[in-house]
Amino acid sequence: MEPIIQQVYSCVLTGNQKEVVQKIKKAIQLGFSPVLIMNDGMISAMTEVGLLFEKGEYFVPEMLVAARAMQAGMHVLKPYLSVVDVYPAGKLVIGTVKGDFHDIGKNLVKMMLEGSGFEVIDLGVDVDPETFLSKLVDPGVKIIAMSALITTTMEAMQSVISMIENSGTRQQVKVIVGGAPLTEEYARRIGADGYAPDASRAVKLAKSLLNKNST
Ligand code: B1M
Repeated sequence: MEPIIQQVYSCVLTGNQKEVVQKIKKAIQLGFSPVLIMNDGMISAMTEVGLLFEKGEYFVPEMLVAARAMQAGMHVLKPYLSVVDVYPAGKLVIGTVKGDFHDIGKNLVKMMLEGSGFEVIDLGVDVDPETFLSKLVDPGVKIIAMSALITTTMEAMQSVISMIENSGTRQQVKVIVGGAPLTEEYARRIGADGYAPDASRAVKLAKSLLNKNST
């Protein structure tokens, strides 16, 4: 790994908010791509944080400071992560499902969607199925996007989809899902219209679903 990317990685891993901002700015000045900084420097550090937590070497406070460093870094990268082509705006609702407070991945997906021209209504974390459903009174909302990071909370996605089906509005909206414990197979099983493993593929998926809608 390039030394500057390694430094970004270490800053996220140790939760050094101030340094991570400086290192990311330096990496950008040196011409590194924002996507590489994000993937190799930041997301891989968060993966390591998860492994250290599993091994009992990190605890919730360490996860939290790493998450704060990640968020500070994302703030710096945000303007650089915009996708260049402008898509005729579609309105999309995003949130992390009930019982789940993880929002870094969801925020990244939101950032990339906004950067590619989507109007995003962010419901935040720990979102009740009823709250997702309530947003469908706006016929402009074409996609419901749900994120879950815990194996137990991902089950809440099924409740949201069932509620949408029971309300008779399933035909007017596409449902997309993502988050570390999810798979394509799981998404199919719960009746979602699509699954994306990362933020850039979430943008591609949202665009392709809207294209299908408009034909
Ligand atoms: Co928590 N946590 N955590 N945590 N945490 C995990 C998820 C865990 C896997 C760690 C581990 O054990 N290895 C584990 C879950 C285990 C399981 O599922 N069985 C876990 C646990 C157990 C917990 C607590 C229960 C710990 C406790 O309290 N004892 C607790 C739960 C709280 C709750 O939500 N109810 C908890 C708390 C926390 C913190 C608050 C400390 C913090 C979150 C801070 C925050 O989000 N603001 C935290 C963190 C940081 C993590 C890890 C280390 C990192 C998550 C992250 O931000 N990754 C995580 C371990 C891991 O994932 N390796 C872990 C970086 C982010 C960019 O990736 O979110 O996957 P990710 O998003 C990706 C893709 O998944 C995808 O795109 C993103 C970008 O590429 N994506 C989508 C995400 N959403 C999408 C939606 C889409 C499409 C793609 O379409 C709609």
